[in-house]
Amino acid sequence: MSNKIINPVLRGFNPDPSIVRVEDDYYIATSTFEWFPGVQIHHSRDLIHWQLLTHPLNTVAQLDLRGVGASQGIWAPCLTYDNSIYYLVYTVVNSFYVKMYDTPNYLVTATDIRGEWSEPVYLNSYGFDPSLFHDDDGRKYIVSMVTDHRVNKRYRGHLVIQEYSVDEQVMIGEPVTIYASNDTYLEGPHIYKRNGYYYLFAADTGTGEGHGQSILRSRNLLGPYEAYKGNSMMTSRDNPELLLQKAGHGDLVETQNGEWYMAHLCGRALENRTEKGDRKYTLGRETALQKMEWTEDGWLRLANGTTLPDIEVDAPDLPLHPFPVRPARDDFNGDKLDIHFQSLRIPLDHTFYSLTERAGFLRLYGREGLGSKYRQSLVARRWQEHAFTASTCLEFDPASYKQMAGLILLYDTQNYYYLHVTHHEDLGRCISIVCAVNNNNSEPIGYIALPDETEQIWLRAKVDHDKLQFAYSVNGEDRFITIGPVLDASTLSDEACQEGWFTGSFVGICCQDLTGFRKPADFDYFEYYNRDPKGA
Ligand code: 6LW
Repeated sequence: MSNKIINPVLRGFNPDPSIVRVEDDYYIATSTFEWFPGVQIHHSRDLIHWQLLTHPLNTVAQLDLRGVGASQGIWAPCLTYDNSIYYLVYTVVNSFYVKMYDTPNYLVTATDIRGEWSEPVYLNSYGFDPSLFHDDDGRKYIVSMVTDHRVNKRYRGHLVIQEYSVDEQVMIGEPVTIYASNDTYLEGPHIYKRNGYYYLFAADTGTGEGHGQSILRSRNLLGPYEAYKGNSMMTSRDNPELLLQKAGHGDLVETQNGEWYMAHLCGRALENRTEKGDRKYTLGRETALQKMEWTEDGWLRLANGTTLPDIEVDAPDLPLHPFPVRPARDDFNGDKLDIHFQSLRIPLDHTFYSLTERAGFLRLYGREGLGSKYRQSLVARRWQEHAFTASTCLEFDPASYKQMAGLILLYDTQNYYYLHVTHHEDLGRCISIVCAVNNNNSEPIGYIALPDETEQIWLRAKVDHDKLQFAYSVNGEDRFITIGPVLDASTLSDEACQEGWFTGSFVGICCQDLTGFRKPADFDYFEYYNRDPKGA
């Protein structure tokens, strides 16, 4: 019996996967949007076990997302390898203007996947989802998706290809349209060459519950491309009962032994698996793997013989390579932030945080407010399951209601639940909750005054599907008391958030000081663990 891959392999917000094999190592790159550092790369040697390895775009010179809106920033990276060099191409969406996205595309390279990666080379702004194809003769091409106009509230677009000169670091020749969408809208294109055919592999029908994956082929790189009669060759659109919804946006990899797999994005709905419609996805879009097979007449299909993505998939015949399990708790004893933490839009320097000024604590200096798209002092990680608990312990002594620090669950600058310590003119130092739902901020709720002698304050969030309950303690971590009502966690989802809808939810810690004095908060630990949904 073969070992099984359990999907999603990359749980929580990890969309638009691009997969590559380099000898015995496999890498998947996924989109990070407004989160910094840019692009996540996970590593595996058996396709079963995956570990977050690196974020290639980690300096301001490489990526400066100040001011970009929710779900803009990095879209759909494509990771490839040729002649001892890693190539990563991606879009940095930096504005959305009268129904048009501004989509400059860039390329960075590295000889070691852990970096250093080069400074970005500007490619073009034709569209998004650029992908790099290395032809057998050494020439390289970028294929991307260009939206034409908005017709009947539906995007249309075409796929274009253009040559890229590695020596000159510029696009050369003219862009050529290789696919024009009439009924089927294609994006996320990749090209592969096999047995004399060029295969165009692309996502169809948008990234929601109607999503699918299509394959086309041609004897010539520039087309015309013929569509497979079995398209969508994978989709969940007619099967609302499947756990893996939104399946599409695939990329292919061949193992050392000639087996084929597709990495693709998917989503797990909160509830109500038998009907589509108003289902919500708080975890965003995730990454799954399917085993593939080539038909005798040279088309590609799922190895399960259907068009439906599986949760359990036969693993390739490779030695198992598990990674050490990460501890749920980060005690902030190191001198670097854990790789799972991300910040918003820019890297955090010593004016935002310190792990050394007070040993064993993460000191966050209060910076801009939660609505800011510039310099927030916030570190957060992805939700990975529908039931989890997150907690922290902090010391913070605010003198103004403009100074806050605490535990936050957030989707973007307009949608969050924030349990925090602040100052109240009647109560003095206190705890309260602020809720923002599409920028409608509630009045703070659940005010609790803190005893004067309190130093450490424990804060906790428990999420169970659409339910969120905060708790706090001033007497140790076994003495939590709930605070505030049960809140609606489903507002932090791709479907409910109105400014952005591509990311997924995060949980983390942050500190604001709107007086400008950068009042610090000291966090002793941050803990996140996934629970059995029925468990406590
Ligand atoms: C991705 C594109 C898409 O680049 O969503 O709806 C974008 N289509 O393929 C972000 O994931």
